[in-house]
Amino acid sequence: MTATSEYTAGLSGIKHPGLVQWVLEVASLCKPERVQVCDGSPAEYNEMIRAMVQQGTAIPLNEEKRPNSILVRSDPADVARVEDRTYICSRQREDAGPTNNWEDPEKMKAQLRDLFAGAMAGRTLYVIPYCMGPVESPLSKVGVELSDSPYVVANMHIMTRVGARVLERLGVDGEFVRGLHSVGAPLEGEAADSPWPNSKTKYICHFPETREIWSFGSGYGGNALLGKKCHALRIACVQARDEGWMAEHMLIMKLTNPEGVAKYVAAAFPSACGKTNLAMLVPTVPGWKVETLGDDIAWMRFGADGRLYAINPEAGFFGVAPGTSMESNPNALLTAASNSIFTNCAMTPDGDVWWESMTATKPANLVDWKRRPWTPQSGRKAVHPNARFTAPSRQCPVIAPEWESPAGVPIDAILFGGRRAKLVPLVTEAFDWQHGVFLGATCSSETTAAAAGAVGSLRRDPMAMLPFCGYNMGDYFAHWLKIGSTEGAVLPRIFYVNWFRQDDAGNFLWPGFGENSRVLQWVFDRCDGKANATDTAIGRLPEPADLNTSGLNLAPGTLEQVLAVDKAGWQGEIEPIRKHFAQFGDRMPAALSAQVDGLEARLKAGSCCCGSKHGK
Ligand code: GTP
Ligand code: SPV
Ligand code: MN
Repeated sequence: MTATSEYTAGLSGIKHPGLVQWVLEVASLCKPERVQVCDGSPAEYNEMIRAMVQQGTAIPLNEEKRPNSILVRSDPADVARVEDRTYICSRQREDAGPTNNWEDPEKMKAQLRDLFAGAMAGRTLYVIPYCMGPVESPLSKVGVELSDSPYVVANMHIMTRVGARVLERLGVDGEFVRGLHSVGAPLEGEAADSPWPNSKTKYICHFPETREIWSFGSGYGGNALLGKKCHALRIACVQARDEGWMAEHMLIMKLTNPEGVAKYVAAAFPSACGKTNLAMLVPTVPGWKVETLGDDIAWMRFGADGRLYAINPEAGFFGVAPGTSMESNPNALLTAASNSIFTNCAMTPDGDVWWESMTATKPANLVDWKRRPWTPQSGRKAVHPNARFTAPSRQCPVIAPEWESPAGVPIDAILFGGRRAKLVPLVTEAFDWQHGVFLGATCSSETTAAAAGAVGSLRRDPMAMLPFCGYNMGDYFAHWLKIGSTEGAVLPRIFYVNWFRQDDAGNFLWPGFGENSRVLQWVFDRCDGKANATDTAIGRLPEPADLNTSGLNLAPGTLEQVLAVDKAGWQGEIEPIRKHFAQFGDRMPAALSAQVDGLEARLKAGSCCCGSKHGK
């Protein structure tokens, strides 16, 4: 067993006594072989890759095809976030609310201490000081992840800012989020290590009141890269509530019109519903330009001018691989052309990666994500549907030059959305902020492979934050309303979009992807009072003539179909929405319950599609 003094030796570079003490406490509990403080250097990144290659976790890809990149295959039992193993441990159960798993913090920690005891035997405990957001930005926050996974260290290098400059920002007494992570697979005796160590027992636990995260048993994505969902959403949204800002599951994009005027748009869609696609979209409308600032998380705070300024706390993209192609998202593919980590993708005979829809013709043979030989005749998918690439944002061909601006960018419009095969129109503008919060609070979407569990079942996913809200969602709605009533606020307009409406045969009605620029143009012009909208019971909609459709080849009637407001269908939403809101009991803001009454009244009050022209 290693003595504490040996652990101390490795920590001499840390000037923060509170951090040193915590690392020593964790080390004496988890009993790692050694402790290593990460400096974020390329040498350290290479060391992690080497360690993973040696252990059989990673395969280096062909240097000519995919320079400085690796393929990693996980345990087939550890492939996505585990929402049923994710806990919010606030002192009061009501503060976690009905949408989160809850346990008393002390009880949970007692249980976790037993699991973490000796859990890092034979492994290195990496101390990963990271910054969410540019290190010099006042909007950024520091965290430290203690992990026994080199895969986590390498991914954190790409996804966050790691190293000495973060420790410098932290100083001797700076605040930081404490994240403890173990794959939960101690190395005992002579037994060989597994290529993807993990544990059947998994716990992803958050202690929002003490800004702590304890994650045990999984090495994958949002379960293990604690800066992402655990810190930048679940803990940060609690800090944001306390400090008057917002931490949201949103992409950030810059939209420039042919006259050279730029606006910034943030958009919240549930996991695997198209944030990465929209963030990097290639517009089909001539003269328009889209640039990317972020594809998953936005932190927003009021500036002195009353506008909401957003930063992307991340430094990389952890994007869904299958479906990503030069047709659907060339910019994502080009971002991951080098210096990237591919997880649960397939490998080609010449040492590159492949996934479904990457190329029109499937390779004649592959090694699939489960390390088995694969041919197009195999009759199964070659990659896991939640296979992902980790790629540095700075490599994105359309990264906005100001993506690391310490001040952030002023947001003009917020979009909510989800996958809805029926009912929900292509785009709807909220009447005002409160109505917009109502649209966000009632967001619903068919589930995807980003989380373990059934795919395709409809669930309410308010503001796309259902799996990521670290406190009572009723209070979270109230926080949104409070933001909207801030003195002197110049608020973004709010819209609701749905690219996924289908016909009765199950075909997407709207072509989506680059064609979504037509909807963005309408959104942009609405912000400037230059586009028409018509009031309907559910919000303000464009009529077919209000959208730029030049060059768009849609079957006659299709546009009418995607913009249709099906009154009877919407009446059928009223009861489910009331039920959805009722679960929050007295934490549910009355203003939102009043919105349901308003919607019901408008639906009853005669025609909804021939409502008043709202004009510009
Ligand atoms: P997380 O990283 O999980 O938070 O998700 P994300 O929102 O970034 O997901 P991503 O952009 O990777 O979602 C990709 C999925 O959305 C794929 O299944 C795409 O085919 C689909 N998708 C994206 N844009 C469109 C669109 O305009 N139309 C249709 N029909 N599908 C789309
Ligand atoms: C999501 O599921 O929304 C993701 C991927 O962005 S993960 O980091 O695994 O949470
Ligand atoms: Mn996400």
